[in-house]
Amino acid sequence: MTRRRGPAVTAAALLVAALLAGCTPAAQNGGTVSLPAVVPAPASIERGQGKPFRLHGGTAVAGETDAAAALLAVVEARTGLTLTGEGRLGVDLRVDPSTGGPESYRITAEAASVVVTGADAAGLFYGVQTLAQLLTRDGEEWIIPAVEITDAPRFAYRGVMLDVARHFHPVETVKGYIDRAASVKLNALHLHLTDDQGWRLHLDSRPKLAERASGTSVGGDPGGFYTKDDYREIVAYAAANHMIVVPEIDMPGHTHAVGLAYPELAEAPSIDEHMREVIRAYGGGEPTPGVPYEGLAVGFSSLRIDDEATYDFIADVFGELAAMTPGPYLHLGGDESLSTTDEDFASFIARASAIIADLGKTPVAWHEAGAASGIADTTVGQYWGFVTPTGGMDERARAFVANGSQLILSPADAIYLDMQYPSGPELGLTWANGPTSVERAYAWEPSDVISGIDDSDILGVEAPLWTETVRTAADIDLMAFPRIAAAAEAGWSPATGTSDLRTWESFRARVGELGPLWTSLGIGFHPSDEIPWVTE
Ligand code: TNX
Repeated sequence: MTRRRGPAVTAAALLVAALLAGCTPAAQNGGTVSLPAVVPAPASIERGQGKPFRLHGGTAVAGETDAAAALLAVVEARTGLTLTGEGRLGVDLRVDPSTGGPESYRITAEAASVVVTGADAAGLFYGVQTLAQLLTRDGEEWIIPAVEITDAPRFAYRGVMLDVARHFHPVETVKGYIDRAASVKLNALHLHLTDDQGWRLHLDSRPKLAERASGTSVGGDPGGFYTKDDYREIVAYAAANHMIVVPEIDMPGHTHAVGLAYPELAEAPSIDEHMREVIRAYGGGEPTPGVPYEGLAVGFSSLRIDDEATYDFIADVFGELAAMTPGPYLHLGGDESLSTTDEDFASFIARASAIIADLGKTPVAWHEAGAASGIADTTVGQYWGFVTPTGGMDERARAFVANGSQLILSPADAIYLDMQYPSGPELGLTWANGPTSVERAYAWEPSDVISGIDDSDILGVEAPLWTETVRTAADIDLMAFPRIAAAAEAGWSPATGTSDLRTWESFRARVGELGPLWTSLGIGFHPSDEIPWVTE
């Protein structure tokens, strides 16, 4: 990252100028003066020397129509201005492949014009997201400060996961989460569609799943499922926001709900003394075959590993899902199969991953599946251990790299968005090293988590939101924001230590300045006392 400063101006002089101009300390990001607050931090941002661009109802917006529509909508939400496009001065939105690599963009804002150039449609879309963050109130008017930004993602895959199995969340909520995630330049929505508590997608080949296994959620809350049209609508909405959908069908464990629909495929719940301890720790009662499970325990269920009918089932399910999923990935789960022997687990993972690979898709699996020697080589591993690995979890993760594939990093004690805040709403779990502050969500560096791998072994970063305690769209907002911004910065921005902006002090100041934008977009973020929130 190169953040250049104006020539022959001392930091002290800039600080005085900023204070005279009425900048709050929160504007002093990166330890220097009043660079506009952009999250995730861009690769390069430089203050222009001239006057800002002034917005008014007549401001023209020219160029690509999708990007223009996105800009008009966010300008209206943030400022109340409806840009009519009749003025001479304007915003120009273009795609130009010579701008840089995939998803990259440039912004040049000056008094006479604002030019946003994307290397592709996604890059232009991200330029518009940045522009939304640059909108600044100036008395009764709105300006875009004079600025020069050159930006590109560090990692290709930047995800969020939403668990719609523990609590079902309707299509509108999922669309809202897509909007929110895309606004911080995330490009993958991993949907955890099935678990012990429910199966959330209708499939024509296995209709009893939605019919019989979707009726409830954790705690006896209402259930639900997506029709195939619902699913297609989510996929299309994600695509319009430059996100792919990564559907997960969790197996061989986390499959109690399958037994409600197809009892012949499921083992009886395995409840030994160890499992009773797990049940005590997680809460909820003991699972009973054929009865919907509404508790929080994990690890007691399994598909029948030695029965060919299981593999016919998997082929049907993934076959139908592959046909509806344009993105390259299908996630097979593979986590916490505590009641399956190592040998059975390995043979199951080998077959399930092969079925996905044969469909022309890239399998993704939680890191435990790295222990399965026969796993399809192309399988991407998703690491959910701690920032400092324990219990050999890093060993499992390295196995994917040894196979020639890559990792998605989801360190649980940093970016599990379902962890409680230290002070805040009563929502959330605490198993991942206790409550998770915004600072802890921020203060980790992807290349430091798994030793012996480098950036090219990392496909990207994903922040999961499990929903045992998360029941509504408002709960999602509270748990995700502001910590989702920390995950976005880990996935998009330059590595820690290579940019002045990649410090907790800079991040908290920049995030604080986004409060009014988030509020105007209807995002009910947690007003964490770690962040110096700016109000208007
Ligand atoms: C662990 S991490 C799980 C989920 C739970 C989550 C709650 C992982 C792959 N599995 O089954 O919902 O903890 O935080």
